[in-house]
Amino acid sequence: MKRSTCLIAVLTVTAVLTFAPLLLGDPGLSGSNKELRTTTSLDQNWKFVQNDGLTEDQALAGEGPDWKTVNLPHTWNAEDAATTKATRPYKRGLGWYRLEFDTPQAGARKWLQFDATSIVADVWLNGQKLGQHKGAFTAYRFDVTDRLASNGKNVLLVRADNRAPVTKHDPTAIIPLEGDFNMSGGLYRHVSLITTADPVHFDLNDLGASGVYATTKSISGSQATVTVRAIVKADSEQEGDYVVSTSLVDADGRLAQNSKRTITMTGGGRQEVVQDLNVSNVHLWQGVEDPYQYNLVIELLRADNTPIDRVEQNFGVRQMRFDPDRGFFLNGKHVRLHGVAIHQDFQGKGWALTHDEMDETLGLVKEIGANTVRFGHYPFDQYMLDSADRIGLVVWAEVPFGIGVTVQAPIDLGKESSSCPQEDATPEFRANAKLQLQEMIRQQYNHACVGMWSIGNETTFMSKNCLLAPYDNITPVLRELQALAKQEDPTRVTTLADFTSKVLPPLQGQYIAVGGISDIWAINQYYLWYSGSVAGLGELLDALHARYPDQPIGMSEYGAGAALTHHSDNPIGGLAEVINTGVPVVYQPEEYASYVHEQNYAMLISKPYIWGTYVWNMFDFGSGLRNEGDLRGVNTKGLVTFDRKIKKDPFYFYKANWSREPVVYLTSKRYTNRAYPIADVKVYSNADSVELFVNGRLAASMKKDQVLQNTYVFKNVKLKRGQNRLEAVGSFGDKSVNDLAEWSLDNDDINIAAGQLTTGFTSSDGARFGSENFYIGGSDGWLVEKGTRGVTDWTSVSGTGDLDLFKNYRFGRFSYFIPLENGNYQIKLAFLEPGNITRVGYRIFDVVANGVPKIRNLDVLKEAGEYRRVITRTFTSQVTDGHLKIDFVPTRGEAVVSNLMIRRQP
Ligand code: GCB
Repeated sequence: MKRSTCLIAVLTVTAVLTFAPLLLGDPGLSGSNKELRTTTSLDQNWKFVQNDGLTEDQALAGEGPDWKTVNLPHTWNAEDAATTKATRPYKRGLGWYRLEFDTPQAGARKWLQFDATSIVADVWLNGQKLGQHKGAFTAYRFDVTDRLASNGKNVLLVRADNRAPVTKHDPTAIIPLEGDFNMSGGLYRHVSLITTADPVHFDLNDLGASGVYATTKSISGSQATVTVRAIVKADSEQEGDYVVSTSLVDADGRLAQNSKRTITMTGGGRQEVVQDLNVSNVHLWQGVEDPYQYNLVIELLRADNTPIDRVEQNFGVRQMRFDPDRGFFLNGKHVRLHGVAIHQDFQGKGWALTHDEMDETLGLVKEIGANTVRFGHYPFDQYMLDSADRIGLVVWAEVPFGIGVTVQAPIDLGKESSSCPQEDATPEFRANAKLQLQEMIRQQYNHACVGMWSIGNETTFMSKNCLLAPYDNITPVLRELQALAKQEDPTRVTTLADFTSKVLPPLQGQYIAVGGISDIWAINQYYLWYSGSVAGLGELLDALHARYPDQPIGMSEYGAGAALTHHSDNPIGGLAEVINTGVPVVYQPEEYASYVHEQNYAMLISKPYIWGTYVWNMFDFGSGLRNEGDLRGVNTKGLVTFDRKIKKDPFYFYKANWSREPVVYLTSKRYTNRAYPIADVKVYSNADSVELFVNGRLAASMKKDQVLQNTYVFKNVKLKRGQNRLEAVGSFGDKSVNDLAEWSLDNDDINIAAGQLTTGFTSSDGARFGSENFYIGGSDGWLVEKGTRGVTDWTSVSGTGDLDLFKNYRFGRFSYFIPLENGNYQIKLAFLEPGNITRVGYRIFDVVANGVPKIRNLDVLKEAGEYRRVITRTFTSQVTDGHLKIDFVPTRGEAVVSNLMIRRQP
């Protein structure tokens, strides 16, 4: 749907150019250029104050200090809720907006239109209360024809309230109750005054929608039928005959089809008119391949053919279908939906975005090559939907019924209870969820891009606290929403995002899936991030697919945080840091995020029944709950930074796989000061072949068919001391595209922090350590005590000033295999005994370097005298065939090492 402000421009400009020739012979359109509806922007010159203590009277009088002039879109949380430097709290309270405006002269009926107010809006015009709207994301209107001031001078007052509900039992609680995102407060979209030319018009009193609903009824060969339902409202006492004239005009301005219907309107009446337009040689909306749109023009005329109202919008003719085994079909053509999810916030802006910022946002979604986008977790601005129509993105639209939806027992992990509160959502809460769903569907109905209505996110209920009697207060609400969505729009599927993890035997666990409720569904799961190996994802998907064989399943979220300043030499080394802690809040190497994406995506595309996948998230976004990576108050799972300026490495993984643009991208650009003189160099590219040059010399080359998922890994590339210039050159037929990285190396020492995911720790004597690397076998260990997860968990380590270097270790039977130039090397190993279970004599091992035993029968606990006390051992070894192999060979229990320092001897 076009924003109504654009409508005027289209009518005045396009109408002259495209409709005038159609007048001849009256093929359908009235041909009138007359402005029938006007939309006057009320965005400028509001007086605003954020003040929780102000009364309505004081606000009306503009009393109190600190009122300032603002223009819309506006939020008072632009800084505190959209920063990268602070966690909660951000200001949740009351914002007062006051506007003086003149009544426009022309027009018969007048409506105030609010595109959204966060979260609850109370609105007064000239001292009289117009009403209240609950819900931060949908538009609402008031008919103010009879409320405008007789002298033409009006005062509009809005109280926006973004306070959080006090408790989940609060009867006024509205969705969403909470979530991993910030709720900017204010008039963060647009406000306007809509005027119709005549008292009889298309209904503006239909939950903020246009009063006109169009859908593709059928497509057969080159023929399509588009059904248009228009609601006509007579705000006058007179009875009369009217004509509803509905036309589809193609992109060249030619009339594709028109239908006219005469109706008799009684005074004050409201009538629905349904018309079918049969279109020959139809040009379909084929997603990103061909997002063709017609112009849909619905005119209301008097019996004498005088046009009195007109609604006009872009319209794509298309049909969508989902198959449980084969996935998604657009106009009968199978399309694998691959995309990203986005939030509506922007660094330093919160939710108050300009169209330029929205363009920048979707421009990046287009650039990455996505063909679908999840607008999570709530309804987005119409401008975003217009843009998605234009780009051809299939949109997952979502009602903000999400995490914390229930009035369920508090989730208290670790505590189990046999008495589980059995509470249902209050009637007010359910009513609000239903209202917001209805508003979303009606307001977004005409968008070809909308593929599915999501009725919830992570509404899964837990049995963990209630092992004896888990109480399901979710399913009934979801069933109500499901029924309502189908009633509002039988033509589209519903979906929901479930976070079921271990759901079925043999995966039995604590979360109960809400499968089988919506038409299609999808799961949110973060394998390799919040949970274990990616094989579990495959098992879970297969199990759910088998359990709900008729319900097409997709992946609504997966992803990983990435900090631009955190790096890893080998993202597979140090996995324990992630898995043991569950939430890798502290270290978020960019290289590890790439690994998570590569692994998850490979698993997802191996399942042909998956209808679509969404990366969580395209952009870092504001979440006061978060304190992770190198940012504060930000969920760092974005493929692009919060300010849209920096594309992280995994962005290019997807771009190389999805985009048709030539992509050659050298990863780890930001890891410039390298820890090791040998590195694996990774390039994402969709080229036919890629060559890697290091300091001007060809180091290696590979062809497309030698790599998986357009991911080129050049192993063991040698760097020199000082600056290194890396260049990847991708060949695309007779063209080539290149990319560069500059890496520096201080010295040739190899200092390995065993078991650590993140590179770059420097010891107190100045040695720089790389992350876990060059190992074969064994496992990563992590010192975590008392169940906490912070960086101070290993403070009980003694015998060293370098605690960072001892939080991880490697254990088991393992080796290090390090490519080195021939020569003599000094090797210093540091150990501690990490466990409390081990006793003296339980862990005994040898260390062998290039086949020569160097340490025999080491019992770390015995030598150290206590747990977690550091001991070191130093020896030398000779390299004669280009590598050093150090074996850790247990004779009792498991070998262990905390770090290794290898230095060439003069
Ligand atoms: C989820 C939620 C989303 C969070 C995300 C995360 O499953 O649906 O709102 O932001 O996980 O990053 O943990």
